[in-house]
Amino acid sequence: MTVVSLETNKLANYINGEWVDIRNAALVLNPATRETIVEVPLSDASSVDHAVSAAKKAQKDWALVPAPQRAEVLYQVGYLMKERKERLSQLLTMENGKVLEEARGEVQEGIDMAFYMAGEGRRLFGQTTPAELNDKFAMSQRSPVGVVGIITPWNFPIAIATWKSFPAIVSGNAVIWKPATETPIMAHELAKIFEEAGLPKGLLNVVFGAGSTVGDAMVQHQDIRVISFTGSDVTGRTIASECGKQLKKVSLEMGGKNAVIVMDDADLDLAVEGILWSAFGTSGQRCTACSRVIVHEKVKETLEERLLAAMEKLTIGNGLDESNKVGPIINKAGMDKIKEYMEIGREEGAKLLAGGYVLNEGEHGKGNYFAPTLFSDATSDMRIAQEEIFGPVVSLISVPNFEEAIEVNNGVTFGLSSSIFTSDVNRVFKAQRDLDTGIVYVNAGTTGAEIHLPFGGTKGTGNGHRDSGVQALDVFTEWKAIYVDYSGKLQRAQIDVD
Ligand code: UN1
Repeated sequence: MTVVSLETNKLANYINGEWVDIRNAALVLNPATRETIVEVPLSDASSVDHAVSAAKKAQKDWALVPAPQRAEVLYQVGYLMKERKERLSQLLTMENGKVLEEARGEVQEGIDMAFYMAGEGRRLFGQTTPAELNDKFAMSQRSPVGVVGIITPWNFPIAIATWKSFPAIVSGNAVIWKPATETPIMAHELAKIFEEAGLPKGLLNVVFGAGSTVGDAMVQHQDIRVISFTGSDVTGRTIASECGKQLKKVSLEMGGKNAVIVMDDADLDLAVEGILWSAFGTSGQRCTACSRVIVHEKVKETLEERLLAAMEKLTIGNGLDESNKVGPIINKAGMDKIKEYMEIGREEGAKLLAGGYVLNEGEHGKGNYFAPTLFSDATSDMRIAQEEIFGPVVSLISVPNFEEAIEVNNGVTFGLSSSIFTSDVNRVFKAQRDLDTGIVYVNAGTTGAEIHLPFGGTKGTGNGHRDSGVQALDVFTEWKAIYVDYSGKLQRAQIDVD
């Protein structure tokens, strides 16, 4: 395999179609080796102002471009992403750590989103409805909001950016994008792709920054009318309250405490595979990752045995080496958080069956590696079974029946994804009705949402909006009701005439 490299060692903001250098910068480290890969600019509010004024100007013209023509740019973006899939995937592995096959999967999500949203250029369906009066036509149509802000996380740095920017662009908006500081390369590459695809300048602006400086400036800016955010619970809630004060539309996706339920009639080997993939894939650093297993007490021991045997075979290491199945943790803060939960789990009385430690021998010592971890005999009220850990850690809770399994699943503040392994068709239908999450899987793990379906969750996962799917358009458009009276006289609605 030829390993790709970046042409630059310092990235720049992309504003109004130009690459703008910023004096202050931070180092971006490869989590597999802790080597510096690139420098990322640390911008302040002035860059946001600069981007917004360019975006405002560009958006006025863009809104008048017919949507099928706007979509042409997204088709080009899709073709370029496809052409560069391997490059993007390798760079993604270098900055994020996820193993190469997962990186390719993520880039593919972005490519799929490009073609799917390009198709929206010929749909963007509104509605026609009957009017109350004769000779009157009534319809509802989507209009762009104007300038929108997107704030994206490091765990899916390209896919989530496409879930947000593509619907925004095709529906006629201009975008200000603040990518995660840990993973700026995907933003740089996507901006280059947009530029080459012919997106008019000012419509996609990338402003890098650390901490909350850039995000705050975006939230406070009067001319940014929507904020779409994926990230931590604490940051999301702060953004929501600030946006609330300004009556700014905000879409939030903030994580999960997702469970796989294994019933006594389940295919246990299949369940083990599902748990393994959704708990330890991406080292558990997905909003959709399985971090609880709710198992019927009759099959608890067998499941534990098989899961432990399967976990032993997981190969952990640098994601560029294709024999590895589990990559590193993003950074030191991520490692510290996981370590803290090891203490919490022990103190709470859960039984540590596997893992629980940092891998620091040999090659592992150079990066941020944590051993896949299984706690058993957990109870639903424990913090390890309630709080998002964002690492390769699973807590196993046993239950006596189906009803309790559902109750335990729903007994957390998050509501993103859930899964059930069962061969009973009645349980399948009851579960899909009663599991209180935005995504439900049957006989599959909790990860792997497809881009043409709505992505998001109930309760503390977000605020009711959805990323991806046609539903994403609702975040980036306003509904406009239009009445055309062709009677030739003034007809008054809602007036009693008899
Ligand atoms: C995330 O973890 O934030 O469903 C996104 C999945 C992926 C996307 C995850 N398609 O697991």
